[in-house]
Amino acid sequence: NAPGPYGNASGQRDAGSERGNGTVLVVAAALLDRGRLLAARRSAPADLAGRWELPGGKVEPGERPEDALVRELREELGVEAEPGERLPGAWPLKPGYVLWVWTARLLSGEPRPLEDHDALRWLARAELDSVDWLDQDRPAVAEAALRLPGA
Ligand code: 523
Repeated sequence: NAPGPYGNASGQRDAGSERGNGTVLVVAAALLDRGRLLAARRSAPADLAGRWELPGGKVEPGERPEDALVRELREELGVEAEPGERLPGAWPLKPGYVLWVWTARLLSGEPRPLEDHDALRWLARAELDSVDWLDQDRPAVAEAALRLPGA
């Protein structure tokens, strides 16, 4: 389950989160609820702040990716969620980082921007273009859109 082709070209990776092949795996959720997808606006770092993403974060050493997803949603949004299917694709982020995305459903709680985000929006399929998604998240958002009503 090597996540991607990224080798040792960059010296800027998180060495502690590497997966043994020089790649850091970032997981994110297409959280689907009542026919809408959750979009989260990043508050940092400066070059990403203000852009919208699927919430998630880095998998820690020894952590299962789906467990990391559940942990990140708990930490960042204050909710309990259950991963569903992994969306087909592995999307490159900055050098040495790759993004995997799962659908997820809420088990309990209402998402709040507790850390890393300063706004949240639930978007119906027809509203997905109304926020400025991070470029690297757009293919996953398009995949998630296929799981929303009206597809
Ligand atoms: N992305 C990204 N899209 C996306 C996520 C969740 C992350 O492009 N949907 C990028 C942003 C960062 C890198 O992946 O360059 C790590 O994501 P981050 O900062 O959300 O991961 P954390 O929360 O694990 O990072 P720390 O706050 O540093 O622990």
